[in-house]
Amino acid sequence: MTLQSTQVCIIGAGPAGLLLAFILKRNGIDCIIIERQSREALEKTIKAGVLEHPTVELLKDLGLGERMMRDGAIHHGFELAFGGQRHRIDLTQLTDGKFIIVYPQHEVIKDLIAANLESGIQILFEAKDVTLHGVATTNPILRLKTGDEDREIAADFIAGCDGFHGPSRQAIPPDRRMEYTRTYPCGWFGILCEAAPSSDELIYAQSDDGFALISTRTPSVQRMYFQCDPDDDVSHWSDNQIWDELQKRVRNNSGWRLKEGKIIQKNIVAMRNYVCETMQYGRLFLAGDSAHIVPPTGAKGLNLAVGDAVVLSRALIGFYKNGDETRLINYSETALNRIWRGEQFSSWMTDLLHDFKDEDPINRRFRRSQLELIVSSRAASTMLAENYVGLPFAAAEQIGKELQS
Ligand code: RFL
Ligand code: PHB
Repeated sequence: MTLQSTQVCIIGAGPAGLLLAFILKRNGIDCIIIERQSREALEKTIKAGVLEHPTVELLKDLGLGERMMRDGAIHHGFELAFGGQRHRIDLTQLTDGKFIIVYPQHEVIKDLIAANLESGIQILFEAKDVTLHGVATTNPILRLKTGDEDREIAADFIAGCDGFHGPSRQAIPPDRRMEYTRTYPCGWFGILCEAAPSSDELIYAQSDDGFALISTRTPSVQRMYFQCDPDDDVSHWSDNQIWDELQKRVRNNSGWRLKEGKIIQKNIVAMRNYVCETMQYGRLFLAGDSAHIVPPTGAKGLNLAVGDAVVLSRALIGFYKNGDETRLINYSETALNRIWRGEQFSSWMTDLLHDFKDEDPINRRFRRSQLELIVSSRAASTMLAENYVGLPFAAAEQIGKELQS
């Protein structure tokens, strides 16, 4: 048995856990990260693509933005396609100069793992049988295995950054958790393909055949999605059928077509809203997908995880630097403010763009009317743009600077 102790033990090396560790260490707080997967697996799992403006600013302020600014693509707008027409939403003009960056999540993960290891943080990859003990006391303990070795880590705090299926949330007694869920009767069929970009900007397409999203990864690899049955199986679809489905959904009056190419990856993503209130129990704090999930339409998941890591790191820094527990006590409430904004926006955008089986036909008319409003009213498109580029963390720049010190 190997016994260790640390100040903050972090479960999960996703965006939430890695960013939290980096900021804590920068502020002289000792931490260890426990991760179920190997470094190699983490660095190649395809997930999110869109970084909000406040996330971009924060990563730059923390000195983590070099590759993102070099290899990521700045997007000043996106397109809404419906009724055979494409309409540009000018994010930058509508938000006083803000933009988003398309930079794959696994590249963010590579940057964060490298920065954490360089700053001396221990990451225990391929950890098994992780269990939490004594989280309601001031001496919580984590038990786990790496290889054949049993380990025990004593900590002041445990940060549960272990995603939706991790063990942390379950360590909060059921009668202390209020859970909110909305499940959608559809999923997203996602592909990666070797092709040139079909468009300079992302296209969110609404059609009677269902939603499609045209995104990108690199100049030679594209990411696309189309709405599908959540119980469908990727093996049921030939490459030709996938291209036919995508072409049908983005078809417009000018005869424009997607550039096709070899499909190199396929997966189906579930669509749900989920929030666990509270995000704290004793010395256990949840951050990221372990406490909340959004449907991917608004591109908010990773960005909400980043927001939680910021709020939690500030609270822990306040505790260790000044013995001030106020921010720790308020953690759940502060984090949930931003989370509920992301949840509602993601749900609204999902309803706006998807066509649901068996829904009341009046919804289709409402949807079209709302889309027309968005592309014709500055107030309506500004609401969409402000939410999409990301509402600021409480004084984002100030927090970025504060957390650098
Ligand atoms: P993660 O990334 O799931 O990381 C959790 C980590 O915890 C580990 N873990 C454990 N470790 C030890 N012991 C255990 N028992 C453990 N159980 C789990 C896991 O191995 C993992 O490494 O959570 P985090 O850090 O909260 O980050 C959340 C984001 O990953 C997620 O919200 C986004 O990917 C969502 N998302 C998007 N978000 C955006 O902001 N913009 C987007 O454009 C966007 N697009 C997407 C998305 C998610 C998608 N999928 C695959 C669900 C597109 C897709 C298709
Ligand atoms: C992606 O590129 O994976 C992506 C982009 C925008 C979204 C969701 C996913 O809304």
